[in-house]
Amino acid sequence: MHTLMVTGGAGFIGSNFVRYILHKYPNYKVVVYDKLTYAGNLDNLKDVAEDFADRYTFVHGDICDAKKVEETIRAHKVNVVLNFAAETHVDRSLFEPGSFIQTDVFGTYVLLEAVRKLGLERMVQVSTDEVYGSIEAGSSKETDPLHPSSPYSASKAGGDLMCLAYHTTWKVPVLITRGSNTFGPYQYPEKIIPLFITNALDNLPLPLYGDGLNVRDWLYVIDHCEAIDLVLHRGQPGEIYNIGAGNELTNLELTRRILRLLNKPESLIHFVEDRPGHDRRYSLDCTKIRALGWQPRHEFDSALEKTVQWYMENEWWWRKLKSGEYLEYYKKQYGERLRDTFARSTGFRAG
Ligand code: NAD
Ligand code: TDX
Repeated sequence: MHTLMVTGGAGFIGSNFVRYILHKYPNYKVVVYDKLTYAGNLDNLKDVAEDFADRYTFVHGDICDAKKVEETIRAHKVNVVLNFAAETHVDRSLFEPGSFIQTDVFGTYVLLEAVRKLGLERMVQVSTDEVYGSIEAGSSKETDPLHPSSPYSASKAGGDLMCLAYHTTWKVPVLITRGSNTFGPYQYPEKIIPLFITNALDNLPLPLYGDGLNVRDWLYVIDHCEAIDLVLHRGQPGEIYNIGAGNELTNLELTRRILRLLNKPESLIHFVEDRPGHDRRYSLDCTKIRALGWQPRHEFDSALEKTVQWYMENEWWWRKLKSGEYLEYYKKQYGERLRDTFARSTGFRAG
């Protein structure tokens, strides 16, 4: 029997991973340890709590709280930690970098210390392609130097380097995954795909940054979960594994496909001021994870269609998220960057 502690398990990828693992391994237990920030949401795990009541536990806690982390590991006899907990939104990292440094660097250190002290079997650090920085041509390899551009990616890079230091110095059995832009059900509607789907459903403008030609490599969340599962069971401690499906698209092309699926007009697209430090393109060389036996099983267009369908059928999930704190953030993020037309149609005002 394995007991996995999934930190950040109430977020987007973490909750999909927990559901996937409990279905796949009938003898595994999962402890979700999550601070429930604005992005953490127990609605993401509602079905899990009902379907797997005997093998799933939720603990409300911060990964920066060493005492609580250790108590939880001891109390539940955890033998593996998977760290999904992070501040994850690049735009928010431009407003308040401090919380990113705290959770993504210091929090990772706290988990590493606990894994070392308590002698756990494994830790998987869920990281991102953004640590390599923008790449004009070709694809980033695991051995490439890190050139993070934002406080978010710099914090994730700091967490990664701490993992490697703990492995080199104390042989802590930690492995790192670097996934590309992920999409699917339960993604908080601040990230481009769920934001644009839910805005378009309400005929609100879709704010496309800069010229809309920045490129992201899209990965369906279940493919991402399968790759993390493989790394957990078959990866080598101290190693890094890139995870990408090779679906490189400009944001403009992505937006057009979303609008086509929803049968909405392209006039909803509004070009707005660019994100400062906006990385032009990410691209991953995934030879290593493919050699381990992974390949994506979901074709991009049908996965996007399924995702659009999910948001159409699950308004109960996202509509209540787009209120309160979200509107404050939205106003701060888009208010000044958008033209008058946007302010008129949404009711938001600059400043
Ligand atoms: P998310 O923002 O949806 O969820 C993050 C979760 O972490 C939330 O449940 C939140 O409450 C929790 N959390 C935040 N700070 C915490 C703290 N101090 N202690 C405990 N819990 C805390 O994020 P996501 O998109 O699911 O990303 C999960 C992981 O995958 C992150 O580490 C992210 O860097 C990485 N990643 C994400 C993507 C992507 O496209 N979404 C791609 C590659 C890698
Ligand atoms: O309103 C928007 N308009 C827009 O043009 C938003 C929210 C985004 N964009 C652009 C910026 C990016 O080029 O779309 C692209 C994707 O943006 P995000 O969804 O914010 O994702 P990104 O910045 O690429 O980072 C994501 O992928 C890697 C996740 O947020 C990270 O957590 C992950 O590590």
